[in-house]
Amino acid sequence: MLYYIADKLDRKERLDRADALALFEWDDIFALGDMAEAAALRHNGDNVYFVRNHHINPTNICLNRCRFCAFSRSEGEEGAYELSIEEILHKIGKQYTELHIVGGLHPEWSFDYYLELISSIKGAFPKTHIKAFTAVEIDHFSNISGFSLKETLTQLKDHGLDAMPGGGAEIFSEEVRERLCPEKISAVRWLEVHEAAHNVGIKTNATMLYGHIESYADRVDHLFRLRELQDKTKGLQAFIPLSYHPKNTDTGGGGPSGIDDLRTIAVSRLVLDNVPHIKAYWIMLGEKMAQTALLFGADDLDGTVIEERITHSAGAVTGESLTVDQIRFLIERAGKRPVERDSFYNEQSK
Ligand code: V47
Ligand code: SF4
Repeated sequence: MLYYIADKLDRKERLDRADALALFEWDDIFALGDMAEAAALRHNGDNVYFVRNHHINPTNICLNRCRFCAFSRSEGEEGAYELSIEEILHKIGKQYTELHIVGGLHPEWSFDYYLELISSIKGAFPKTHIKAFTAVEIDHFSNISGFSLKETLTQLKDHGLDAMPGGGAEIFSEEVRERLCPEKISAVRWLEVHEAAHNVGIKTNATMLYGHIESYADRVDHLFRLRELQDKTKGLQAFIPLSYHPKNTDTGGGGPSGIDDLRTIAVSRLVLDNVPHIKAYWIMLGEKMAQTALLFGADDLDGTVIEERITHSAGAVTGESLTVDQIRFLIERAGKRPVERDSFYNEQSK
């Protein structure tokens, strides 16, 4: 038993890197889960959040072609697609509280396309929150427009961007990043983009892609770099560990086990003591593993999702959507209180 860590948590002391590594290496998954659930209770009580959301990926054409990504294509390659603003508007229904919009780095689209996309959606659906564009896309917009990060983000905000998702973080270790996604922005730049977003008043999420070629020490490093950012800005709303799916990827391998999924959720909850929410993304974990994660420190199941391409390209066997009743069922049967939220975790009336 790692009594000294339990004692530290009781004294409300922060965990250090050595503690986090010890937790990852600890084989008592139930004791770890108890500690993480106690931390989740301190943050959010029995509440488990979800949102009526729709995922939209405007294009899979991407300049980066990360080795773990089965979703992206090069221009002209079979399976490549691009959606017009009209096609995107046509997909959206009034019933969604949040739109989650991320895509590839298209070699020809201009920054104006993205500004027009956001303002057209906001014009048609003024009450729907738009959570869009990873740090990787924001960096790309800044490059193609010539605007600084601050100007790029401010323009997006002025056109209707409400929040940013946490994608593109992958794993911050420079060596692993070089092998997984050599074309992608560096960890330092990812953190810089999120800091700039927080400074202009845009809340963001953060992710960590795990279960490929990284070590536990790499995961610890990732979590601590996020904790440091959050100490500075307080702009992160949720952290989402992303369970690697190997099918159709160049990276290959087997992906993480269910126990590793639960352990990663639990250690994240304990280390990220300054991040309000830990999300169990059911699309990647599977519905039942995501439900189990609610007893290991997670307090958010993401949402209805509706249309998911990124994980399904890499072999996800989950459905592409859940109804609100199905989500409520999963939460209630875990003994928790379902809370429907908007992008800022405000409770929605039923
Ligand atoms: O950035 C790509 C990851 C991310 C694979 O912020 C893969 O609320 C697993 O960031 N196996 C996009 N993961 C998804 C994402 C996300 C999802 C849900 C909620 C939020 C949020 C963010 O998917 C990418 C990349 O890290 N990804 N390929 C793969 N083979
Ligand atoms: Fe492009 Fe994102 Fe896929 Fe990398 S993970 S290839 S940046 S779409």
